[in-house]
Amino acid sequence: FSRQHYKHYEDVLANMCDERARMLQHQFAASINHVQALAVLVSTFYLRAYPSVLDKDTFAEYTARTAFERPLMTGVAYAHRVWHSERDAFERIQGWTIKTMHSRETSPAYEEYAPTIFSQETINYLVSLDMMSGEEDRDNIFRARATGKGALTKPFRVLESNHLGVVLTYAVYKEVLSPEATVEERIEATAGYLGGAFDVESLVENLLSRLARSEDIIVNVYDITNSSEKLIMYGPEESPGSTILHTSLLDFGDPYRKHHLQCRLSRQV
Ligand code: WA2
Repeated sequence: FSRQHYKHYEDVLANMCDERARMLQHQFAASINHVQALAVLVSTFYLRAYPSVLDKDTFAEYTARTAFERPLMTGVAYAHRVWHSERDAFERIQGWTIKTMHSRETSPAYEEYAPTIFSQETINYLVSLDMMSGEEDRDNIFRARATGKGALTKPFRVLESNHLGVVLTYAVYKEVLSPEATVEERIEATAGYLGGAFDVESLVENLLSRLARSEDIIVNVYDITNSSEKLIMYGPEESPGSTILHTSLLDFGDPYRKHHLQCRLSRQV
């Protein structure tokens, strides 16, 4: 085909790809903002009254009624920070033991734990699981509480659905911290963690499939944080070869992670 046709296809692909990147980034940002606001709300419950007067039914109701604010997330939950010295009393009050994420067995002894105590009904299988027992969740917890900012994991298979997704975590502090607070002050003031999973595999699929001409292009999203090891986050593993490829930038708001979206025409031109 002619140069002119080639240029035309390149422009069409670039426009479609940029539009998809913008939509995805916008929906991620909306969800992330709402989770941050929820972390602030839970934090206010820990400022004045200890123990917090927030209870699991109130959390479940509020998160169910505001689920529309987090369109790409399967649900949100709150995991409480528990020191080993508090474990027995905590387990007695809850009426369950702290469990390990993958085996669902009672956790061995550690210095501290992060068992989920409140959850949106859609992900209530997290309740009693120590979120520090999963590698991806644990890394997120450490980064979120040290920075006070939202942390995203690399793409991995989330619990239950086994879909490819990413987890978002915010620390919940029991004090109001100044923006200049040190890492030590932040860790010290940590009451727990608020977060949830983006079901990239099914919710992003749903979002993209509703766009015009979605059958004409193949979309992939990658985590490119580590430039020598690009991780697939969405789309077919092996995209059939196409002469035209467009890459659009994506910013999901966590400066520690880098992502991009790549589009190809689904048929040879
Ligand atoms: N949420 C949903 N599915 C998951 C998951 C998760 N984490 N981890 C693995 N599968 C309660 O950081 C605190 C949510 C983590 C917050």
